[in-house]
Amino acid sequence: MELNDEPAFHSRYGGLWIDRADWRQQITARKLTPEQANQIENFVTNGFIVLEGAADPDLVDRFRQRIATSFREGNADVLYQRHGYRDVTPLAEPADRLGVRVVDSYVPLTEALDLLSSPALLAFLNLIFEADPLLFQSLSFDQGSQQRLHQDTAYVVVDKPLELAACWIALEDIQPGSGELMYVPGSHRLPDWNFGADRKHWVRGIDGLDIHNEWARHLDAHAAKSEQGIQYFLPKKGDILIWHADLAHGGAVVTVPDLTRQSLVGHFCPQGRTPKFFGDHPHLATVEHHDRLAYCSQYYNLAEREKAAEPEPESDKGTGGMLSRLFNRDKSREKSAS
Ligand SMILES: O=C(O)CCC(=O)C(=O)O
Repeated sequence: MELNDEPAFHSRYGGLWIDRADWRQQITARKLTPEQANQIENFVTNGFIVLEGAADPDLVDRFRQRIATSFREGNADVLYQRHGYRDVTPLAEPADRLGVRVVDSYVPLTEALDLLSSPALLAFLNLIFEADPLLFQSLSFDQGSQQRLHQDTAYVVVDKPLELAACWIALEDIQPGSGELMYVPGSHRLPDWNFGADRKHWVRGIDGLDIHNEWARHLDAHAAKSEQGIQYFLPKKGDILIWHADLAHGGAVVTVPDLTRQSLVGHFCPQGRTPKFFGDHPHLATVEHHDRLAYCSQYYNLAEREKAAEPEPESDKGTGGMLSRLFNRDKSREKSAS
């Protein structure tokens, strides 16, 4: 290839450097360490990697305690969604833990930011993104989601659809029958599924359910005939799985409903990329920082929360002080608006 040639990608939508046809030459050109080269080889070949014990057990316990209490006792500052629905509701009362997931727990429960900043996770994301990551969506589960196989590019939308990766952090040792995370190795290299002429994401109001269901059946059919079939993730507490934007994955059927499957998912893009909700809801396009991890939320107005948490000026004492006391914020965080 000539130096000025545009690189060839697996997908017509482009992607990260690991999605280039010449990714192997890139490993050499980038002078990766043997450990990094091995991680990239696995990620590109399979569409995921597992970082064993990458999350600090004390941090896991701290977050797990807070999210488990929120699910069981309620916490009105935490927002949840029923599986398959978009509406979010404050978790003011204890939830049906099998039917729901908490969204963007990292805003009210900042312990999640520490977990999602686990050094080995950030290092790998930085390696594939060539930039520090922007966390722009997360899901917390107490039990299995039982979500059908899907590719995140359909639902988790960034201006460059393949400049996206997600992690799944085990908050406990995961048991068979709990509705394990499942995935289909190699499925990230399926040909692009286009919902619109130039669109990898699904828009219910434009595309309708038929094409969505056809896509889901296509993923199931691929899994059934693929070399390795569907694999089930049985991690130990603190293990982190990172998956490629287009890896087919979901939640297995829960066969032992008494079991928990406590986990924290984060969806990331490189800092500098634009999650779709920034355009749809510009008032939510605030980016804050937790050291190297930048984060934003389509469910919480970070700018308003920041303002409400600011100390009351001396002259206003007694008029609005209640608001600032409602929020327990880490004042050391930088903030910036994107
Ligand atoms: O944890 C699960 O069961 C599925 C998570 C998932 O599909 C996602 O976050 O995209």
